[in-house]
Amino acid sequence: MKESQGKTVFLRDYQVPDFLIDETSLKVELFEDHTLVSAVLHMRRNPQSPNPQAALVLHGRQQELLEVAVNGRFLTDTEYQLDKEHLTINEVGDSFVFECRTRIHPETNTSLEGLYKSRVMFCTQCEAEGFRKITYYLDRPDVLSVFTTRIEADKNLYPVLLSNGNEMEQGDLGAGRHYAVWHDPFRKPAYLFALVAGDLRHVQDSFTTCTNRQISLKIYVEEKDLDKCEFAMGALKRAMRWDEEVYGREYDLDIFMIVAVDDFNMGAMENKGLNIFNSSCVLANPATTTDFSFGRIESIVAHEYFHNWSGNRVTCRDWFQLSLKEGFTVFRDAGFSADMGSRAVNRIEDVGFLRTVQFAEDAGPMAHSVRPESYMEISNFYTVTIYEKGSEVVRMISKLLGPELFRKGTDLYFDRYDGMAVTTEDFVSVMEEVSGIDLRQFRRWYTQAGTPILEVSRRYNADRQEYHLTFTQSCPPTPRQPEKKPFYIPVAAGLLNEKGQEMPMRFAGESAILTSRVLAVTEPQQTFTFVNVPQAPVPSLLREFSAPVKLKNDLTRDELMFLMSHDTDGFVRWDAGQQLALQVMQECMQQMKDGMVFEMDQRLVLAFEHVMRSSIDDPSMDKAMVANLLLLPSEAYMAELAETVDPEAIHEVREQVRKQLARQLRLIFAAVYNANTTAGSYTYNAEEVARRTLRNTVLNYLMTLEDAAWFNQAWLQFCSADNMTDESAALRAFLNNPCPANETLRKEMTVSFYAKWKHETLVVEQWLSMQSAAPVKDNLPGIKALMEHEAFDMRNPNKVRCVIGAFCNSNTVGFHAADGSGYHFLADQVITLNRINPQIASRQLTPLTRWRKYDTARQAKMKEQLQRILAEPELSPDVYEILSKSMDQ
Ligand code: B3K
Ligand code: ZN
Repeated sequence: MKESQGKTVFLRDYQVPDFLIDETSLKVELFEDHTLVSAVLHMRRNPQSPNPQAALVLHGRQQELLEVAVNGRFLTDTEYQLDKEHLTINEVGDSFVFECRTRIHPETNTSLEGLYKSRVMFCTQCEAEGFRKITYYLDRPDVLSVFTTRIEADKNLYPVLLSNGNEMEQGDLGAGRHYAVWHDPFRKPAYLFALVAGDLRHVQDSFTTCTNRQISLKIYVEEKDLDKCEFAMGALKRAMRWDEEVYGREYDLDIFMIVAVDDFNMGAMENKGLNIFNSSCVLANPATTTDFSFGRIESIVAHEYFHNWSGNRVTCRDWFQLSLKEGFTVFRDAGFSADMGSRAVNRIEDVGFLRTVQFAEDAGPMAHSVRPESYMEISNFYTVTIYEKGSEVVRMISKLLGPELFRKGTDLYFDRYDGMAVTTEDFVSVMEEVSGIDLRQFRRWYTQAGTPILEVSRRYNADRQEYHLTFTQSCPPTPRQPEKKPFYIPVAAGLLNEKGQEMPMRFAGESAILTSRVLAVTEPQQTFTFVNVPQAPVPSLLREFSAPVKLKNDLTRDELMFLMSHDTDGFVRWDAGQQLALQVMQECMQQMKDGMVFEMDQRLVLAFEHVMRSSIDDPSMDKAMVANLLLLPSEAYMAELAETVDPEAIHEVREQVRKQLARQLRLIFAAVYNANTTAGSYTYNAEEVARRTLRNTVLNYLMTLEDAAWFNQAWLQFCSADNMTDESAALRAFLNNPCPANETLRKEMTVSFYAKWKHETLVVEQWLSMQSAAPVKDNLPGIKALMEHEAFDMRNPNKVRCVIGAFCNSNTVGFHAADGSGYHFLADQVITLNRINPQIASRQLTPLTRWRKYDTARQAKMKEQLQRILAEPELSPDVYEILSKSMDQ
């Protein structure tokens, strides 16, 4: 282990910066084989610093220092010290001008962090600590500065030069070069800095704010993508309006720009006034983009825009506070998406993701709290816990306060902390201050990791007409947190009578009649007693998934079916169906293990039939909801719930149940397919998306019948679709249900899809991902072949995610092949990626870190591969942190 690999940063060591940077002027001279960066920093000692004599220590990595000066005087080698991470100057005054000139190499920067080249353009990614690869700086979020940026570049190759804020000046430099100067009047931390240079085109629009200011909106893309900007522009305008209406937040600069780049480590980045997007998260048109991607693009465009207030105007004091901006902004974008489409369905989809991916993280070696205590590499902490669980925590606060007080709270938060770098504690305190609600116990959601388990038991006393609900909460140990204190768990609840009507929920001595209420579970064990209850009710619990917990109840299958058809809460209806399917599949799994005949509880068939029949009888029913009700719990979710995962048994039982449902309900599945086929041309709106989702969901069942008529129908859909949603769903129906009878057609379609779309990068990515994610055994050779395909590129994160990520995360039965070949494959890829792009390497590693969940034979094989990676000579801190944490837990 190298010394730098093991360094841990602790929250408890936080200290205010010793210096501040009032103004930052950069000159960036871009050339093909190097870039020169000149920085002029107006600095002074921080009056808050406890060390008035402190030396100046600037962050900096992978730069060649050419010159350094203080107050205009060049320093000699003895007047400063340089190491791999810092530039230190011992003697500086109270206020001074620091200058330096460095040489960097964006053209060979494959980490895609700092300044780098994405094919033909230069761009930046600075969050969290990428700015220190551009120049020497106080690269920490609590140092805010006003930036002026001058970019110089070849005029032909890079006609467009962009940075944050407003363009002040541009002109020719002679010798084929030109320049532009940008000035951002808002103080910001370096992680929000951005620069782009390229041969770009743009589409333009404008937005009139609530105070009648005209904002110019521009989306920059390569020429070939000009036809894919309209949707994101619309989404941006909807987000701007929504933030004014719902949060009272107006945009502040006169211009807002988005740039699409192909090589990007994540989805997008909220740089002030100049958001940079992974092209897959912004470019869209019906021919190339699926409904799913449209929805994702809308929410990411909104998410990055919302950061302008929750993140940029009010930023994080340190990276332990990351969820302050990310959890809150995910909560904001979820609210936006709910308002744009179906609230219940959005919630169901978000919860499905949380329960599968975040719960698994919370149960694994990287489990951490929403506000972590320590990290080795901050890039590893852009996690589902920080984002999604963080959003759940804000959501619980918003529910506890109610809409008016919550809005009062956010207004005060934005107002009081505008231009400042603050903590999650500041956020919670503001909420307490406006509401008078005591959130002391609630704060444990920020400090304790792990998913609480909430067991509920019920007792009806007919004589006394009383109903008791007893909750018992516990939380499993997580790394460095063996014991947990009880959480404050809000349980939204209702009680249904035999007719499915809501019953009053009255505590002793109460006169008000409430038919639904939020029970505050705060003790390890707690009983709620309702009085005047004339009959034993069916409890409807955790409505809207009111808290991120694992609820364990003892509902019978009949009660689950009852809730599925009667509850008023969409989430509970859906979840009851999920629980029913899980119970049935678990029973079948046991039958298979015991070598018994496979006999499926017919109540699942009845439930499916009922849902489909209702959707045909009542065309006004929300079809997106119907489609979700027809989805069996995923293999990944079933794995998350299992004590010890048997990937083959899970896959096998789920496939059998799917086939059985299709066989028994083939006529009604077909009727739903046909009822949702239209001759009309493609439109993207909630209703049409729902119709296509439902139709493609049932097509996937029908394909299991191995019936030539349905192969033909799917092929017809593939050929005649006027949109990517239906075209790709038809291909996916073949890829996910391979059988000898459809092999020829399946192969033909796969080849012709590529031939048709090979010039559309984003479609090719979907093509790669559909093949890699298909849940089929023994297809590792196919995955390896895809990596040899002309479309694959190990340096492009999207390609890596679409092939390696899709296979290892979505094809669980393939990845967990008993011979360990999937593990060996992933280790090989991580070793290669570690040298190219550490952030992507460490992300891909995740499935191997979950070895504790598997049988001993698989555990040994997984650990062997982790060891093999660990033995690599030059491990990045990113990969090292994940490895070391997953090995010693
Ligand atoms: N804030 C960025 C994520 C940065 C990740 C850095 N490794 C995008 C977002 O959450 O909006
Ligand atoms: Zn974000």
